Amino acid sequence: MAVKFILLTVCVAFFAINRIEAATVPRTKYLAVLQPSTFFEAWQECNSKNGHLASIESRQEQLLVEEAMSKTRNPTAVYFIGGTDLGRRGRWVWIGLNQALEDGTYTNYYPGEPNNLGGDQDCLSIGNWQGYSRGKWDDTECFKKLDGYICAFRA
Ligand SMILES: [Ca+2]
Repeated sequence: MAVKFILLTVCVAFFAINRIEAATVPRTKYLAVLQPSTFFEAWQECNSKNGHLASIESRQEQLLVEEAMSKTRNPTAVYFIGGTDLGRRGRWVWIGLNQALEDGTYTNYYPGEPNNLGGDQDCLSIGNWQGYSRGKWDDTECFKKLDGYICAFRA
């Protein structure tokens, strides 16, 4: 009887843990593509792969993007992600989601960014830099060709 009770308890706990994991694991998959591209080329490419230029809405998603970057053969590449303030300076929007980065939403800017350096930095990049700056975000010129881009795919 005691053995049955213990087994039942273990089973219930196992299913409960599985449910919690299913609820907390983000359902977005990310792909880092090494292909020199402007923001707009990157946007089109992700779209044509049935995804969107990456949005990053949580620390969990940030870690998945860092994992995707670490899988490429360039350990220090800089990629476009899908944030832009084109059309209204300072109002950042995830274009793949049509959603503004309101106050309080997750961000991972490098200290001092976004700084709109030179007055023409309207698109977000993420760097696979080493150390502290790894995975930090920076606003950069949309027409600059970065090393690549990150696509997101909703499961
Ligand atoms: Ca900047």
